[in-house]
Amino acid sequence: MTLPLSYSPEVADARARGLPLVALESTIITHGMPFPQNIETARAVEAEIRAHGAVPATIAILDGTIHVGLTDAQLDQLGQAKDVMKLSRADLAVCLAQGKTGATTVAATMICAHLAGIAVFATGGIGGVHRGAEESFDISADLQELSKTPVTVVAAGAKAILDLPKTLEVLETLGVPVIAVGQDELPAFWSRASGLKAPLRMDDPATIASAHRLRGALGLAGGQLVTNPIPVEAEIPRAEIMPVVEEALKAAAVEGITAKEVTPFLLSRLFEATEGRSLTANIALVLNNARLAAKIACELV
Ligand code: PSU
Ligand code: MN
Repeated sequence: MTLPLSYSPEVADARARGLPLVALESTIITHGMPFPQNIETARAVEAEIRAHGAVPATIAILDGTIHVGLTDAQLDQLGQAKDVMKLSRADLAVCLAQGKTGATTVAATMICAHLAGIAVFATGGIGGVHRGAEESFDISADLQELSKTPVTVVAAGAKAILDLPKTLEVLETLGVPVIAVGQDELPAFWSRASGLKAPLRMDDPATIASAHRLRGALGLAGGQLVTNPIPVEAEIPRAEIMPVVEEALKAAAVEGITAKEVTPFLLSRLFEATEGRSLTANIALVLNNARLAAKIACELV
């Protein structure tokens, strides 16, 4: 059986020429940011990667085909589409079989990136262990994927809506290296500080690329999680964002939000509560991650 997989002209050319590629997810476009900032950000992130010497490959499933690299028209279409599936490892094949359209989370993007031979992926924040997971068992499939699929994921840490100590514990159990860049502390998405020391630190893209290669040489499955703090001028300090996060979590509990809806619900609540500041910060940190991912990708080729 041949896989329904299609490369954009730009990505096909980069693959043929052996240029450095950086994968980008699409759930951040369909479920993470409102229109039109979602499309504007997706374009800006792609431009940032090109400006730093690599080729962007935004990944999504359109009408039952995996697209690695989206054309302008496809990005426009996805950014305004309704009823887009939010795909993880569990539902990727079902979406393809049904000929549907779906956005890839970190987990599904890693799977598709690896299929396409792309080793580096930039996003905002990964999913993790949700607060109250001891009751709800809500642990993002992103964590398992990091232990299985050899892609280096650049994120701004895990969101403060999660239980960060538990997220670190699960990643350690799964054998996923959690690497902070430029500081010892694990960054917490909107804030540079989390109050937690990151297990590992590497400041240099070349060393991060080398560690990626050495994992492969050791025969270890899985990738690396590179946590890159949001730039100082864009951050929302922890003391400011935490009360807003607590309110959003209460609202989610009152409204009975569960499973895949939790993360999008909390993000849109925070957007309203911070009058858009959480989105401005989110955009800045994704751009910052795109820059670092491009540098790592350039070191890897
Ligand atoms: N980071 C963002 N915005 C997002 C996400 C991450 O800045 O919307 C998405 C990613 O696709 C991630 C997903 O994989 O949220 C996690 O969802 P869940 O908690 O349901 O696993
Ligand atoms: Mn979940």
